[in-house]
Amino acid sequence: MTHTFEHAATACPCRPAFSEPDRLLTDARRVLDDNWRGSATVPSRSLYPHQWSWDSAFIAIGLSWYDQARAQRELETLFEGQWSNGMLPHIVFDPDTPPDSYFPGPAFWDSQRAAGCPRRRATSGITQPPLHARAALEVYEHAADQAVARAFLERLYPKLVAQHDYLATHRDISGNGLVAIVHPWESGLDNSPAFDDALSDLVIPDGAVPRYDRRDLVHADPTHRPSDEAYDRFVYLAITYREADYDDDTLLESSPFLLEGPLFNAIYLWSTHALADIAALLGGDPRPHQIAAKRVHDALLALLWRDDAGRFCVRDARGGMRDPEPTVLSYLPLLDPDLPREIAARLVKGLDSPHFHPPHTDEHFLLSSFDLHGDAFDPRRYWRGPVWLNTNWLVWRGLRQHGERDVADEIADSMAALVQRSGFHEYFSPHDGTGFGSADFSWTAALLIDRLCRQPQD
Ligand code: 2M8
Repeated sequence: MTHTFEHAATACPCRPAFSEPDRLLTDARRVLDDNWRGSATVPSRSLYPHQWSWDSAFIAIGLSWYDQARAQRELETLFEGQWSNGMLPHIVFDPDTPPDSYFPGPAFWDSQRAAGCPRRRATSGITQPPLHARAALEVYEHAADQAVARAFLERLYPKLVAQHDYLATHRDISGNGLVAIVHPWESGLDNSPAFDDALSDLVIPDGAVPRYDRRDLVHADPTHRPSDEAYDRFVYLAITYREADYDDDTLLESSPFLLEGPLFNAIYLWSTHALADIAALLGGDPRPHQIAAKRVHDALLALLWRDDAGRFCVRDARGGMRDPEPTVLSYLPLLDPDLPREIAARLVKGLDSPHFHPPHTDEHFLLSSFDLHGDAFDPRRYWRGPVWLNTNWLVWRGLRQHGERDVADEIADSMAALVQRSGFHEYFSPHDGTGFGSADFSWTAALLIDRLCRQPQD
């Protein structure tokens, strides 16, 4: 597959300069090669040594530009971990990796206690944003061998439908069309201030969280990772769900954390549109997926849009809004192709405001994961301020869809400039671009490949 590069190097401090796109592309492919384990890619060889769900969707999109077989394999391996109720777990454990190399590992999740867990693969018991139908469609669209890609779509389509059915049936807790998450880990933006309010309400009974070893701190600076207090809450919530045998029917009574968020639901909507396209490609009926997409679109606007704030917010599934301060989550409904023009314009205004955009004269990198002036802003700590390439990429795709080229181009420039400055880190300082978390991180590499290869009109 050939590629072209959209942007030449620029000199203005608000459009960070980068050069040598061919070298960046070669280096990105090397990261993905090094993290490939024979049938799937780990997010990071040190910090995350198993297969993660939405990471694999991002990785498949990157691979789709140059290695169709591996892109297909990435997704098909992930779906080997799918539960019989359609739930796609957020981690599929690699049996060849020592069980204590990541916490919480297979023994903690004890997925075999759930009736629908695959017998041959140990998995976690929670899910992650359902980007997979979108990824599968893009693998098909970029494929050199369309017949092989069509057969791949035919195999994957029923599994993608089951994944979406699980969310619509078991996780639409309020019956309003929105999917609720039961754990911040399901959001993908685990430590975001968007969840602080709900987490601070948790009362952890004495002894409910046994002693555990944080493996993440062996590989990363503690000041860049969640606090111990946040981790206890994460572990407590996971134990609560596990002890209920991952039973979704009792969530309203048993779960202390049930949130409907704009990022999860926007990705769900974007993938539901992809499912409609896949159904049509395969000669099936796209209408059920179109109807499902309309339902999520309506609910996003009716329940998560806050006109006074000019952005989308997190809602408690039991009622009431939850995130008073702006996080990057608020902007993800740009992925909705039917978003009304005036709402897209309000979101762009927010992204271009001092909350997310430093003065145009200063050197900076977009997009911080949290309001640059928010009380909880921390330029180094995991999801509480740093720039991540996946949220950049999602907003970039959304902005392009709505023809918002200026901010989109600036985000695209930042993505390349960050990697050129600091390498393929997991996340970066929005001020000076310093890299944090894991080095040689897979989705950073994969999404940079997509950003470099995608044509302006795509
Ligand atoms: C991070 O989450 C894991 C838990 O799932 C962790 O902190 O240990 C998040 O950034 C998540 O979005 C990502 O999928 C995962 C692997 O990259 O790491």
